[in-house]
Amino acid sequence: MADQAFVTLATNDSYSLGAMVLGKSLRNHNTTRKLVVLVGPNVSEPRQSVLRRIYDDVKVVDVLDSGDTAHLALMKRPDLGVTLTKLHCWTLTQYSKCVFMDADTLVLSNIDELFDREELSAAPDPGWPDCFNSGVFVFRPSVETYGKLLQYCTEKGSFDGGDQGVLNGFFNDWATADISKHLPFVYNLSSIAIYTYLPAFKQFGGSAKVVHFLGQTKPWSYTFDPQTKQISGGSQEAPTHPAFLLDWWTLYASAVVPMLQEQYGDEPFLTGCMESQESDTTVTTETVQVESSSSHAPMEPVMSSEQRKEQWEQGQADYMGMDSFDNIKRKLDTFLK
Ligand SMILES: *[C@@H]1O[C@H](CO)[C@@H](O)[C@H](O)[C@H]1NC(C)=O
Ligand SMILES: *[C@@H]1O[C@H](CO)[C@@H](O)[C@H](O)[C@H]1NC(C)=O
Ligand SMILES: *[C@@H]1O[C@H](CO)[C@@H](O)[C@H](O)[C@H]1NC(C)=O
Ligand SMILES: CC(=O)N[C@H]1CO[C@H](CO)[C@@H](O)[C@@H]1O
Repeated sequence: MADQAFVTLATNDSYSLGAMVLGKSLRNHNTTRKLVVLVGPNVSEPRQSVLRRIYDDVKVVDVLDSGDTAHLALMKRPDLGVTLTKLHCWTLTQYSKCVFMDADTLVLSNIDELFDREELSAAPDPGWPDCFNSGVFVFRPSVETYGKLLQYCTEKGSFDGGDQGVLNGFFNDWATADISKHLPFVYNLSSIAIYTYLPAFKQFGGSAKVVHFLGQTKPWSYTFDPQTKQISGGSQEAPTHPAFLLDWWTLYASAVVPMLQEQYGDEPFLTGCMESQESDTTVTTETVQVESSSSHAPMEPVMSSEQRKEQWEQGQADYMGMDSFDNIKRKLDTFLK
């Protein structure tokens, strides 16, 4: 067990809050594996210090400083900065197997059984079922694979501009080769799907193991009132997944805020505004995921998987199309049967 780890990534201070809550949620469910967080150079020292209390290993990854192929790739494709940082997880060769989880996921029960799966196991993306969602995946650290991924990145780029495109391009037989690498529904429960199909959620919600807060508004962008347990704010969107959002905030307020206060003094740390002073100019992977997961492609085999991928690469997907909801609903219907 000591040679297996959950791995996440925090590129800036706001995502570090997500990583803190994710780490706590894994601990609370008594994981027997190590916890590792990769942090970008922009994550401030006090945040890193809190992360060190939750994670076994906090590894600063500065692609600009790496002087290796990753640095060269970044020179060619500065837009891939965050992606290249995420790919660094393959260099964690002191571990034989890892599960990567995005910082905007929350664990609702013990998920150590994921380590029984092989590289590359992941859940289908709700919007693009022939592609996997790169928010949760099982992988085997390897310098060789890392090198190949970087080479792939440099030569082919990413068809969605982020890590999901690179990983789907590289592990391109995922959809067809081995069904045991398709993680079941309980690991890819996205907040969008919940919102879309509340009745179904009421039936299977109890078995959810991981919730992925896809969407532009992340849990930490809201404001929380610990007295009334009310969540508010969050720029334009209304909270669409109140139950899980409340789980996130309850854990954050009880377990993370006290540690932040030790670092920063008595700031309440309960409002989304803490995000607004930060800047980060890199292209966001998260936004890309939002788009791909709510994209609308015909679910019926009107187009082949290859054709669909091609359309996606050419940016022809109608990302916010209403049909995406129908697709997800149909998927859930199938699942529930
Ligand atoms: C985790 O372990 C502790 C101590 O053994 C136990 O009290 C707690 O119920 C466990 N938590 C879960 C979610 O199983
Ligand atoms: C933090 O990084 C993520 C991507 O890793 C990005 O989506 C987000 O916009 C960044 N936040 C800020 C406040 O810069
Ligand atoms: C870090 O912050 C600086 C200045 O705010 C910004 O120019 C740079 O793009 C950021 N780097 C990363 C990797 O987010
Ligand atoms: C919402 C969604 O697309 N969920 C998918 C999760 O993964 C299973 C396969 O294991 C799909 O059937 C679901 O549609």
